[in-house]
Amino acid sequence: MTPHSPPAPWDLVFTHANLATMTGPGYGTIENGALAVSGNSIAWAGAMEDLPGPADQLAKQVIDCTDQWILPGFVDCHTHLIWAGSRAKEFEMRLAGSSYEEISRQGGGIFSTVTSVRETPEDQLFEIASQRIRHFITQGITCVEIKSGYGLDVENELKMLAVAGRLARAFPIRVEVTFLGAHALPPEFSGQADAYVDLVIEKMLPKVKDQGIAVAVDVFCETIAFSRDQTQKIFRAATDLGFRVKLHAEQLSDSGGAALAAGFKALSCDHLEYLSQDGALAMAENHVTAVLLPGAFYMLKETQKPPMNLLREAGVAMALATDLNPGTSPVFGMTPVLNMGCILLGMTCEEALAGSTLNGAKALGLEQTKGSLEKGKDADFVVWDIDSPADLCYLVGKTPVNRVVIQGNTAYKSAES
Ligand code: DI6
Ligand code: FE
Repeated sequence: MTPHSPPAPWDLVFTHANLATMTGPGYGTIENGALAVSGNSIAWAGAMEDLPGPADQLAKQVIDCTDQWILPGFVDCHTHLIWAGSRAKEFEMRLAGSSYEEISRQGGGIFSTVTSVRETPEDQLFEIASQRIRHFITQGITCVEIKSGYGLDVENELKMLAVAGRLARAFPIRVEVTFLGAHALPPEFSGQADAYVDLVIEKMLPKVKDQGIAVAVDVFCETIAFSRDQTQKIFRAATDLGFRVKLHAEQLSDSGGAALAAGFKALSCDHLEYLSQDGALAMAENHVTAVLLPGAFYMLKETQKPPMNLLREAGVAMALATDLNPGTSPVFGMTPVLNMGCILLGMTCEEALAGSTLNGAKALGLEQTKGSLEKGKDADFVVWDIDSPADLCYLVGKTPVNRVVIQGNTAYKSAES
């Protein structure tokens, strides 16, 4: 480059857009803004009037976004997206009065999905999950966490994690993989929960580590799943191997799981309907994100809400996620979750949108690279045909995506755009 040549142009600039940068306060709004991309990253974000020159001289491509909003892509930090089979029958049983716990105790629930997953070959599982991933991208989700937990033996847990890895390689969406071997006690270990915990620790965890196929370890700590002591044992082994941990905590009862997880510097505690004050304080002290899952709350017709004011007062970051799974949250997108977060849990639209972007990233330890529109962060964002960010919480059954950009490339464009 000679001293007189202009600075290297950006690849792409989106102009005349309203930006909800999510850098706070509020939405971090920049009206009539511009957002530039170089390579995989955001190169510039600010007001049109502050652009350092004419847009068409700054970037190879200019995309006009008049009357549109750009927000960071949704980060869905809690899903069980890989499964086979249907649980619609159980839905009908619950409508007729059976509870989730009763169905689980009778061998249904998670176990019925375990049977289906064990019977389904890896390639077929990959095809089924691929459809869900494609749909997620159309819904503005640019980063997704996926858990194992429907295999519950060495071979099938590894199969699920292999599918998650294949999804990560096959699609532009960022996939964060979590090992949830301790999701439920498999039927062949009935009455021998400690022996199953030993299998998770001695056989599964070392293989998951060796194969490098998950970054975090999760446990379902609950009366119908694993105790606090068993959770502690698994967390010790997992953290010794260098995994981050997270927990399904206090979903159906207060097991004291959140405080335990906080002691292990967990990335997040998830569900939290029955969270105690001590649990909330321990989470705050250890900077553990609260992942709220209103889809499961809604589908199970729960009445006990997570203690929202306690979380707010303690200063715990709140994330929102779909918990996509066939049993308790067959919810295939983030916008219904935003609405449920507001209506059922009493979140503000600002809280809900922060929860599904920056705080979702925080729950995955990715807040340095994802979740807000800031120079240097990954160019993962969505152009929306909306009048204000609140539309994403307010409109039900409509996901007005115009374009989804992941790592600087358009991953999806709506037919109308
Ligand atoms: N809590 C949930 O809500 C899901 N897993 C969990 O630990 C339910 C999973 C299922 O019912 O298949
Ligand atoms: Fe879950």
